[in-house]
Amino acid sequence: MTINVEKSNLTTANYAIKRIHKPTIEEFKQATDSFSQPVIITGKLEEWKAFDSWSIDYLNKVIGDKELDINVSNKNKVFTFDSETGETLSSTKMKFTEFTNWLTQEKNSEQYYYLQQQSIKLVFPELLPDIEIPNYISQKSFMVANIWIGTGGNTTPLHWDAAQNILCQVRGRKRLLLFAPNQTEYLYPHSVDSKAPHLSYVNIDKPDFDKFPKFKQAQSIECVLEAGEMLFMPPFWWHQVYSLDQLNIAVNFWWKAQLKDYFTPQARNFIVKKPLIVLALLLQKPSP
Ligand SMILES: O=C(O)CCC(=O)C(=O)O
Repeated sequence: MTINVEKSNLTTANYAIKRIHKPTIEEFKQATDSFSQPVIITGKLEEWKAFDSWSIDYLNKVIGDKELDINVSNKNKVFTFDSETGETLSSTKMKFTEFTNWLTQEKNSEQYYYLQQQSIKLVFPELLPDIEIPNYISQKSFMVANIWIGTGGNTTPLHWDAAQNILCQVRGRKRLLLFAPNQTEYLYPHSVDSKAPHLSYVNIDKPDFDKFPKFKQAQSIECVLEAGEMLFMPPFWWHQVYSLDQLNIAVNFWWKAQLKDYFTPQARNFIVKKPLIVLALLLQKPSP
């Protein structure tokens, strides 16, 4: 099935993200309509060493007492940003083993923890042999591989990234709500000049329709990413991510957006208002 992102009146029910099994690069390009539509890849992640070995015991042994920045949730178990104010939410220093100990315990406080978006190369180089950069990513555009370790209940709020993304689910499942770039007009983005221009003001779990009436028209696509699956998300697609299950581990790979991606509704604002930033992003050097 081809996903037509121009159709904005489709409902979640009849609009699913296609799953493709071990696609070749050509098949991937075709299924994503040249890197512009989301798709779920099955059968590839099972080939990683991480898929067999990443248990809490293994990670404790390899990573041990390394001290890390762990993000702390607000009372709704939302991390990184407060969608109303754009303020960054807090983080704390914790030893890895302390964090995994918390993950395995019964949780009765409102405050949750999430090891979010840590560069594997910089923070966990010992894990590099366990993962494989998917061959759909061009070497010259590759930016970073991040690890995400958390637990059911954790939510990453609605935002977009100026990068192509493959989110690889190693343990547990994630539920995602995606909104195509053409839904931006219903999502009340923070201003391009703000601290968090990639964030929506809408709390989509409890939308305030008096403040954000157009959100009623927003069409999302929902998927549950199972362990062993990889989700390709094109740049500037809005996404909110809900972790499920007690142990949730994912790795995401970001690589540079293409010039054509900057002509989608949200990104166009950046071309107009922040052309130098866009130029820097397009010309940035790949990770060494
Ligand atoms: O997994 C998450 O909690 C968020 C992932 C995400 O936002 C991303 O891959 O861009």
